[in-house]
Amino acid sequence: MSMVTPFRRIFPIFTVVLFFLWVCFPLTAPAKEFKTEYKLQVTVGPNFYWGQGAAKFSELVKEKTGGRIIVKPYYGSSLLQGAQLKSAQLVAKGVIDCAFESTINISSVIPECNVFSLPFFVNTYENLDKIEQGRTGQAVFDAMRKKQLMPLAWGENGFRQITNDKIAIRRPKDLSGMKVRVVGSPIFIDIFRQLGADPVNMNWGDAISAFQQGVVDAQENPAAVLTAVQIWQYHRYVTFWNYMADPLIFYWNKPEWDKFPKDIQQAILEAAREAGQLEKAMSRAGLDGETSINILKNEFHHVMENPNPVALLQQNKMTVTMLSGEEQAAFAEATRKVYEKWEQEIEKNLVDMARKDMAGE
Ligand code: X2X
Repeated sequence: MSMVTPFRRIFPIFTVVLFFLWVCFPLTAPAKEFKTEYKLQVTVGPNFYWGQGAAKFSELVKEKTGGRIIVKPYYGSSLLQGAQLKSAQLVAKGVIDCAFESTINISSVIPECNVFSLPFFVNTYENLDKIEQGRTGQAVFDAMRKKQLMPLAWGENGFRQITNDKIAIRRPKDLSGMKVRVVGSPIFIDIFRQLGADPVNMNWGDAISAFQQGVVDAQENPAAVLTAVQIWQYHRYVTFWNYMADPLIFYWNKPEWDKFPKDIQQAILEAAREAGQLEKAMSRAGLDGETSINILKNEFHHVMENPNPVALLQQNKMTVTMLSGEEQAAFAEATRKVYEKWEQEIEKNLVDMARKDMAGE
């Protein structure tokens, strides 16, 4: 038997194997489509609902993209060395890929975000939802896109309430001379100066030690933050005055976003919407009757460890003061000048739009 026959027999198999190898391992490897990790800036730690929302987003993105996109949350503004007001600027530049951030911190790049920070303006969940889902929300998102930030979905830190270790605040004059830690956004300084207090700018990363050391008498943050940091360790009094709304937004560097294939964009968008809904419901649980508790139970099969934040503050010996409509109106009147100044800064059109969204016009 000659050697030719076996060679002829294996030649086609050999060709097929070679072809297969060429398809699977081409000599020039294609450029890597995605980064090994996308960095997500988060202001607070993983134990906050805000932090848990970030973790959920990361988990859902991985699941919905079949592991092709990995989002890693960096908590406590660690990518910014604590400078929370820089997040939008660095995401716009592409230094950081994405963020789950408060409108207060985004306002340094997107002044329109201050519409949520106008004192005693958006003061109910119903109003807040109407604004986010209405033309105002769209206008804020449009402004972000123009600055290279791709907005994906809303979340929520909550309505901001004030705590202190001196007095149960009921009237503007109760704040007189009080040293209040505030975020470094200028509208906060204006509001607290107008109320006769002594506001001090401080990043969140420095705030807890300032409370511990008694460097400040007071601070303001939503119930979700108050319970996460166990504010009762530092302050005895909390006043629920809903003076300012504090939504969160998931957003991505826009040039990077635009390069993603459509299916990846869709998957990330769905992940942000779902994580945002979950996080929002956790932040509202116990503060909007049964609504958010039911959303968590029925849609997310999630049981809250602390379903009643107000009761939790009371159990920890805090004096909880709920302002009446009249008492709130006195604060609104006292901060009227700040409202009028910032209405112009933000653009009156946008504030009018928000007013119409709230009125359902
Ligand atoms: O700094 C704060 O107070 C915080 C954590 O609520 C924000 O990021 C706006």
